[in-house]
Amino acid sequence: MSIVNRKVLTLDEFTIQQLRDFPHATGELSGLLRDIGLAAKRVNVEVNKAGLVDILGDANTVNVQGEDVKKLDVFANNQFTGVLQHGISCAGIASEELDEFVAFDDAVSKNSKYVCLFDPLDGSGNIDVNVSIGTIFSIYRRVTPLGTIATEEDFLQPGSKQVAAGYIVYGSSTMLVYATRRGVNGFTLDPSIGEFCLSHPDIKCPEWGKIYSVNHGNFFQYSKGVQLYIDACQKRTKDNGGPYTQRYIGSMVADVHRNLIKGGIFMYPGTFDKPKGKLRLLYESNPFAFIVEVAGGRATNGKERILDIIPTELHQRTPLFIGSKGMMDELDASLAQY
Ligand code: AHM
Ligand code: MG
Repeated sequence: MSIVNRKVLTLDEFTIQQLRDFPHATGELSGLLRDIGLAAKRVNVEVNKAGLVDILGDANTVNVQGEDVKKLDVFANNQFTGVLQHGISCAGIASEELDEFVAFDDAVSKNSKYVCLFDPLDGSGNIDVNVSIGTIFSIYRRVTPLGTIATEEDFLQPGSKQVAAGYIVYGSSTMLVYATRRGVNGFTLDPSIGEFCLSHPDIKCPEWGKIYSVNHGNFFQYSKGVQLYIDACQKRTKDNGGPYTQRYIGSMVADVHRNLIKGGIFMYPGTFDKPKGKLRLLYESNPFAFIVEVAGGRATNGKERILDIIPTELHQRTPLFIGSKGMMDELDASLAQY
């Protein structure tokens, strides 16, 4: 017989406990996180059996970014959209997989104060080879009045306005990590009870790490400043805090999660061909920038703080440099030389 450790808080217990400190809170944010947790558990089940059923492979469609969409992407997108639409806390969603945002047009949703943006299944190119993938989400308080239908203005807010952000990594274990201004907390899915349980309370990003993560294949496409920094990483010796290790899974959720816990820097710079890089501001860079900043790290596009960028379109891309504060400061020094 398994013994349930009552000292371990579930995601629901934790968010409700946090509410107790705010007597005027309505519980909508907790509701939203519960809905996201539920969708994550459903996606997790499908991810885990992906090798067993005919769910692998292309869905024979191309998403708005012009990339192949895998069947699991579609499934994940439907799950997150569905729980948020049927919940009582969300006025609308925007998803990396959808051309347009979706404003929920029913009385309860129109009276909800949050909107949610997400990348339902990031790193989906890794599905077929059994490598960790993830979901990334970002929550804003809407700017349009309660009782009306959400508009694009609610979704095009700078990242600094996020109320909460988080991610789920479907890895060797499944974890949900989320941040509010009060801190970053990580929950590991306990499959025996089907609940996310607090396993990583109050995550802090170490000020220094030894890991740098970048797609080396693009090295000669990067600017001189980025190349200089990568060179410097490679030349670190034990006399100056090194040697550094290069780690790049190609699944942002797993790469940034590892660096957040262990200390490190993750870079997806612009290239000569694609000066804005690959990652999307609203679905990938903003939520991670929020989480990493709350944990004590930094995130920029090489020039300005990610969270200060005013978005102009839902699917806009941005170069991203994110991680331990000390390493980010060093990167800035290299970039400043050019
Ligand atoms: P996706 O949203 O289409 O899955 O792409 C994003 C992913 C990130 O998880 C990862 O960091 C990046 O693409 C890897 O790209 P590359 O193969 O160009 O290095
Ligand atoms: Mg993605």
